Amino acid sequence: MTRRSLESLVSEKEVWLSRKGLLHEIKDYSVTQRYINIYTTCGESFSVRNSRRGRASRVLRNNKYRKICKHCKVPDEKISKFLQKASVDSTAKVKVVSSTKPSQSKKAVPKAVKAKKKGTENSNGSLIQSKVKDQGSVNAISSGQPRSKIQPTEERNNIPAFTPSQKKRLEALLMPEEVIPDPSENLNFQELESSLVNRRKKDIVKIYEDDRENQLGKIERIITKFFVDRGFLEIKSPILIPIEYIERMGITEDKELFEQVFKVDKNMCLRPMLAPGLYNHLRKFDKVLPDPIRIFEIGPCYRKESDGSQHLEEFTMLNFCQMGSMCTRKTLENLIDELLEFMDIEYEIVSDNCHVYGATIDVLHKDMELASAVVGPIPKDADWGITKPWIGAGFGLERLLKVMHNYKNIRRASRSESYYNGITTNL
Ligand code: ATP
Ligand code: 9VF
Ligand code: MG
Repeated sequence: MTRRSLESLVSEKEVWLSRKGLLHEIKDYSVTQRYINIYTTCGESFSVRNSRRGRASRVLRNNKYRKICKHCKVPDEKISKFLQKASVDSTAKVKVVSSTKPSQSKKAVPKAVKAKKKGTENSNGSLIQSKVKDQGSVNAISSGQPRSKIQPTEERNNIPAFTPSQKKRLEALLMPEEVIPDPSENLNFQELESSLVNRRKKDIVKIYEDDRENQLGKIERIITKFFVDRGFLEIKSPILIPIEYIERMGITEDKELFEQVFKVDKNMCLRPMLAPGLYNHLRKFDKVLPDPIRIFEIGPCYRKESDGSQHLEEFTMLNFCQMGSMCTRKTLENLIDELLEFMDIEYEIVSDNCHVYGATIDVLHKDMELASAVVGPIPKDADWGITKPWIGAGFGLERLLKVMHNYKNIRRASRSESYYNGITTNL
């Protein structure tokens, strides 16, 4: 099933659901290439990414709200329209979709919203690449800003506007803390580019002189230690797996995820998830290890993706799980909390639904899903020879890095030849 764009949902529903579950009426909206600017009747205005997978489109596809905004006075017909399930096709008008199989679209209605405040200083400084210290050579480039901000070409009146390819080049060279200077500074492209190239060369030399660690490798080692210290056994299972495992996970040919699997030949594929390998280990070690069994794996997963800044086709998953006693939602949430506290990452928890596991607990940072977690057992366990209760969660390591380093695009955090520790290598 194709997920609908946020734009088509906004145009159909004409209402907006805030993070707190407040239903607003949309008075007006305008669409740019990647964002939708929304104006509510109560006078709020904001921009959201026009994505099919973000929180906004998920909650608009759903039909639940907590309260209606007093100031918007949403008309009854708009509330009823919102309460109907969103139609699947972006061109179709409102229709109620009933289905006997579990919905493949996400249902994310914030239930227990648990926001953790991030401190101003990152207590886990060793994980974070050092901020730009060398300010001397290019005083026009200021750092210390929350994120890079390039002034729109139209606003630059003193200097020739940058061409799209120049902007792209500068964006690649800039680190998240840096901004392109005020146009009045009158720096031309060549000056800016060569100063930034020098900075980035220095950054890479500094890593070479200091710890020489790759950020993806390092975060894997840190998380590995975190789980080993808490009694979890480290697993490394095959990346090349039988397609039959995918089907046994309930991902049959009619499911969206099945289409996302990289098949290698008639029988084999690159794993899109770690669960099959972990299921097999849980079953085998149930005869060996004392109760409860705690295991985890960190390693590459592959999915064909089309969505840009939060999805990679080659990414690194962490999946930890426990089987046997103490497999409660509380144990699971405590582990998630401890891990994200340790990484100093702010998060909230929302309830969601997926066809593999049914009810899931999703861990979000702003609009981005960091993890999906489940309290088992589930009916599918029988196909894997599992009979005991379990809990587990799957996290994307590049998404954690994206948050920790404030990258605009997840690509900076990925296995890559274009970036090293988030720094462009095209120097
Ligand atoms: P999304 O809805 O964001 O595509 P998902 O629900 O399909 O994610 P899960 O199957 O729950 O993803 O996988 C667990 C975690 O793995 C996700 O929460 C995310 O952090 C990470 N992840 C999944 N797909 C990708 C991807 N293509 N690129 C990077 N990380 C990913
Ligand atoms: C949680 C997300 C089935 C007992 C081996 C552990 C889990 C969700 C993980 C992952 C997936 N599930 N991307 O299962 O921990 O499998 O979809 Si188990
Ligand atoms: Mg998920």
